[in-house]
Amino acid sequence: MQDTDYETFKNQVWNGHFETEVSGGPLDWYCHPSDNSAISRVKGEGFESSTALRIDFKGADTPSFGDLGVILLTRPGESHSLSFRARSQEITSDEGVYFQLIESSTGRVLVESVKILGTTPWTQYQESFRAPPESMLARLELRRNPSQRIDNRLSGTVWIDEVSVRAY
Ligand SMILES: [Ca+2]
Repeated sequence: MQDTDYETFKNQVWNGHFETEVSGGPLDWYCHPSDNSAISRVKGEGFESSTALRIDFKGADTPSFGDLGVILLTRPGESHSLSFRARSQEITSDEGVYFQLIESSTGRVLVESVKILGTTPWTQYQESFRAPPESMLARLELRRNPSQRIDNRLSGTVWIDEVSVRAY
């Protein structure tokens, strides 16, 4: 297996383009199975017809989604960008899908992306953050919170590709 961007420190996220099979290794993406969603690696459905991850939400009442993520190392004290591409189809309710980067030792949130709702074409999302000086280990999770609305069933599909965290 090879990931040139990762090996040359252009991307702290292993397999962020999903062009390699997800292996379940310690630095690869983890996908916890759940009744509320299905996660699959889909060829041809990624950005520019590459491979992406697709998450199908099955319309459960009030699930909290945190089933998908990756462990990565940041550079202590340095400025970083988190970026990714996503498209979505009929993401329901007022609670969208977003990435959250969490410091592993304390659980502190380092950065969050905007929430993706409704139906959107391929869009690049980007946020900046400064890595804490005292720790390097962080967890990037795709998340969706339970909705407080009466009409709160969470359904829809989101495609994720070209996930990147890099120091600049
Ligand atoms: Ca891709």
